[in-house]
Amino acid sequence: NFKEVDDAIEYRQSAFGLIAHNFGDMGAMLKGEKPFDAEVFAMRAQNVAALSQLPAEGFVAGSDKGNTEALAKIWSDKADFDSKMSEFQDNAAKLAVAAQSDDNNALKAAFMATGKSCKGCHDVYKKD
Ligand code: ASC
Repeated sequence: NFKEVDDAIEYRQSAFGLIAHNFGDMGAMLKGEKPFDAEVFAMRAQNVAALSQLPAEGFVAGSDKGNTEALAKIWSDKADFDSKMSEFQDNAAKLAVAAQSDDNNALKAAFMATGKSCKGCHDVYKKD
């Protein structure tokens, strides 16, 4: 439901920006760049899980043309793209659950799995 293709591009980029902010802060905590705060970490994981649901709507047909790093391959390999997106959402949901527990190894593993989803999609479907 976007008026212009540019609105769809802006929508998904906004969502990805929010995801990167939240995920990046979790990474900073896990890398020891800042103190680990379990409550903040869990809140950020919840945010990423919710936000992971948003970008898909912005990948409308024809929106590889414009101010975007999205490759046309997204639309020619749509089923694979969709399945990678869905995998990301599943991993983000699992991370949000893991972040509620005090099992630090599970939390780290769930974080890594989610990051792998980000990278796995970017490697194939995003301009470098
Ligand atoms: C981030 C970010 C990504 C992912 C990716 C994980 O914080 O902006 O795109 O993590 O680098 O491998």
